[in-house]
Amino acid sequence: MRIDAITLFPEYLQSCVKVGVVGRAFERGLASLTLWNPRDFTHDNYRRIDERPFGGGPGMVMMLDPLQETLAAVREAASEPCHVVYLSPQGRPFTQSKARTLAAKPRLVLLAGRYEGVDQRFLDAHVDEELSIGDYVLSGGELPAAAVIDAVVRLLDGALNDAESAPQDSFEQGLLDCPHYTRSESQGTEGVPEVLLSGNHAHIARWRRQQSLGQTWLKRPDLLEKMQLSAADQALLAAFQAEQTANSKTDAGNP
Ligand code: 9D3
Repeated sequence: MRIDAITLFPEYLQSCVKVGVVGRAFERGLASLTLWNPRDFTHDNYRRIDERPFGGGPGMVMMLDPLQETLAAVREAASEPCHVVYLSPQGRPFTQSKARTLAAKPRLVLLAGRYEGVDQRFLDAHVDEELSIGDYVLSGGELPAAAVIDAVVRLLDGALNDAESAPQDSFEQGLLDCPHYTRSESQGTEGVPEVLLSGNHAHIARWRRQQSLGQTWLKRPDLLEKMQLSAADQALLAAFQAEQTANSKTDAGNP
C-alpha cells in the first residue's frame, strides 16, 4: 500500500514509520509513506500557505493553490487512483471498520489540516471523505493522520504475527479486552484470578469471554447495545452482573 500525507509538519508524521509493529510493516515494505509539505508548492517570497477568511472572523485558512499543486504532484507520483481523506473535526468518526475499508485501498492520501481548516473549494473538488478521531479539540490533523496510518497499516497482510493478531479478536468483535496478568517478582500470584492458574483451558476461555462481556457492559454499554449476544454470552453476562450486584451489596457503606 502506498500512503501519501500532506502536512505542514512532515517531521511529526515521520515518527510513525519507525517504531513497533507498524514501523516493522514499513520496514518489510508492506506500505510506504511519502510526506508532502504544501509550503514547498508556494511561489511567493514568503512561502505563504495561510490567509485570513473571506467574510472576516478569527483564525486563518489553508489556501487553495498550494494544496492543489501538492495534490497534483501526489497524483503524478503513481498511476493508480488515490483515495483522498481529510482529517477534520467535521469528519465522520474513524472506526475499526473504516480502518478495514481503508486498508483495502492501494493508495491512500491523507490531508492533515492546521489553523481553522482548508478552503472549502479544495474539499469539494478533491476530498473523498472527511474523518474525525473523536469529539475533542486538537491543534491539527497530524495526530489523527498518524492514528489512521497506525490503525490501517497494522491490518495489512503480514504486518502482525500470530501472537499479535490473536488479541485483536475481541475488539474486532465489538467487545473490550479481558484483563491480563503475568509473573511478578514482588507479588507472586497474589491478586491473580484463580481460574488463570488452574490450567483448565476451557474454564480460562469462558472466564475471559465473561470478562470481555462484563467490562464492556461496565465501561462501554453503547458497544453492547449494538450487538446480538448468543444465549451463552447472555448467560455469562448475567452471571457477571449478578456477581457485581452481590459485590456492591457487600461494599455498601464502604467509602
Ligand atoms: C478551536 C478551533 N475550532 C473552531 C472554533 C475549530 C477547529 C479547527 C481545527 C478545531 C480543531 C482543529 C484542528 N483539529 C483537527 O484538524 C482534527 C481533529 C480534532 O481536532 N479532533 C478530532 N479529530 C480530528 S481530525 C482533525
